[in-house]
Amino acid sequence: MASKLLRAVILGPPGSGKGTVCQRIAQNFGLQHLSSGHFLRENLKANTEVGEMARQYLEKGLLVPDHVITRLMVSELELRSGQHWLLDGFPRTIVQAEALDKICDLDLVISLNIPFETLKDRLSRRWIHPPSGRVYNLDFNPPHVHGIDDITGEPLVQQEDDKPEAVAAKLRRYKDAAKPVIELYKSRGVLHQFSGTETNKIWPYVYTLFSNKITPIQSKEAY
Ligand code: G5P
Ligand code: MG
Repeated sequence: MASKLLRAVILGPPGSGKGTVCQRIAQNFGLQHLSSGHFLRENLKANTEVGEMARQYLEKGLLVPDHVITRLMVSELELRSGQHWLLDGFPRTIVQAEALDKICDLDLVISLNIPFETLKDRLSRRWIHPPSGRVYNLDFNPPHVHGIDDITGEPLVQQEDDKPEAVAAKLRRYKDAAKPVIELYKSRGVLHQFSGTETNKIWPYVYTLFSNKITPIQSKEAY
């Protein structure tokens, strides 16, 4: 098994299960799960300069400008240069992919292809725990107690831009922006695409893919 540090990316539209799959990969393989949306929300809460630059875009469900998100993610990656990591939500545009290209070589890129109706249903049933970024779904992975985070006992909230109209617009923007990114990674031979409506059915394939690159930290695959 290679001892080289693993650099992986998960691409997929809003609600496609990037966060869910990343949580499982992180748990099974000990990779750092780095979510661009989570970093942005943390900066927003802390009223940092980046948070202020991103606020109006996040509130409207729009993509944050490339230079803002790239600066943020590059500095987070520099802090973790000695660890295996997995990016969730970055890069989302070709400009971001080119910036990432300058600082590392990716080993694995996963693209999740999930039908639109599935995405709409999922997002309207989603609740999150803002301080940690933990994600729940009322059907798929409900919290033990309704409206309460399993780990901290703090309240869960529903995000404004999880409404169906917001989801439709986000999905259109995702497709336009992601197309050249997917083409780039396909041409590099690192892209693996998974289609389906259920994360549980996609997960065993993702697990096998990672097992071929990095030793699991627990002997049997866990959800
Ligand atoms: P985020 O935070 O990256 P999105 O919109 O890309 O947000 P999101 O909504 O977080 O992505 P996800 O991570 O792909 O979706 O999916 P998830 O949260 O794991 O799963 C969605 C729901 O479905 C959950 O409730 C989950 O439990 C459930 N689920 C999962 N699998 C199944 C299943 O099999 N069955 C069922 N029934 N349910 C399931 O970005 C937020 C904002 O930040 C900015 C943008 O403004 C963005 O809108 N941003 C950037 N801007 C520019 N460039 C970037 N690189 C940016 N990154 C973030
Ligand atoms: Mg997410």
